[in-house]
Amino acid sequence: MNRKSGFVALLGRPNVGKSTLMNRILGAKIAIVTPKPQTTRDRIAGIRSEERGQIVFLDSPGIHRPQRALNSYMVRTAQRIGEEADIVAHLVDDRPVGAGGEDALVRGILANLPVPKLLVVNKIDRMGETAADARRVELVRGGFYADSFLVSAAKGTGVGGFLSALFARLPEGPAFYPEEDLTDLPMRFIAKEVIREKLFSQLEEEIPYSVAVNIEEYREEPEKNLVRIRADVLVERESQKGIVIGRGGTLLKKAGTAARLELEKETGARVYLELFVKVERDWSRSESMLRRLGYEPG
Ligand SMILES: Nc1nc2c(ncn2[C@@H]2O[C@H](COP(=O)(O)OP(=O)(O)OP(=O)(O)O)[C@@H](O)[C@H]2O)c(=O)[nH]1
Ligand SMILES: [Mg+2]
Repeated sequence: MNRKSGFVALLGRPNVGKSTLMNRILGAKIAIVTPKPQTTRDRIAGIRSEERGQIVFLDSPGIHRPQRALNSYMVRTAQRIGEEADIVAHLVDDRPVGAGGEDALVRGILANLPVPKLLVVNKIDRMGETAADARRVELVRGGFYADSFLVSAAKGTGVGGFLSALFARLPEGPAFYPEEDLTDLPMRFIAKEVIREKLFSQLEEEIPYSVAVNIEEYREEPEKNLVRIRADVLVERESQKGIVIGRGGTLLKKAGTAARLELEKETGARVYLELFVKVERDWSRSESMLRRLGYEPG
């Protein structure tokens, strides 16, 4: 049998488990995951190569109603990812579909795409198969989707079946990337994401959404088996700076240590990580600041 290849976009409202599903399929952590919505801000490609062929999964920012320039960037990015794909998977979870109208926004974006749309009901470990299937039946009504699946990205249930269905639908074709590659993202980008993930998880309320990480220096010193990373942690207001640093510097230190340990595992080198918290007033509302931070539709 000849090998298949193609691009599969994972789209959906925030927090439904797009990044978790991609990591599960890759068997590696490429995309960051937190319990908070709007974690993913960029196009995150994850490459699965195997005997059936190669699928490039495109994890995307959750689709929502944008309020700030950063959010418009995120939704625009998701839209473009849909346009790149050969197949689009719409992920939903156990939250009521009507809430916030976000799933309707997703469907609106999907409706314009001339490719097969698959429905993936995720988190069935939490909602139970019966409720998940009821959700599935309700959503497939009207024939919007070419197929539908019940999965638990966290536990892996149903993920193999979903993957097989993707290979079955994709055309024969050559691999786009070398077989050993898991992503097209540079380590410098992964480092930024890992640092942001650790901060995102520890911060509350609006603060995570005011945090951006900018890698100022990423230097490999192979002769010492060392990577030096210096990064700015940007916040939007002076009052947020103290919160991110934490009492006696504890929060920043904890996040930094967690990031360092994870990056040491990923690089196989010792990591020397320095973080500096800086105020960049209202950066998330400024198009020019977004571009400087790399939030720029490619
Ligand atoms: N119980 C359960 N939790 C899950 C499952 N998949 C994801 N989660 C959790 O749901 C939360 C959101 O997961 P993400 O993978 O970050 O979701 P996302 O769709 O990428 O979110 P955004 O990037 O914010 O759009 C995390 O706390 C995950 O651990 C699942 O199958 N079961
Ligand atoms: Mg995500």
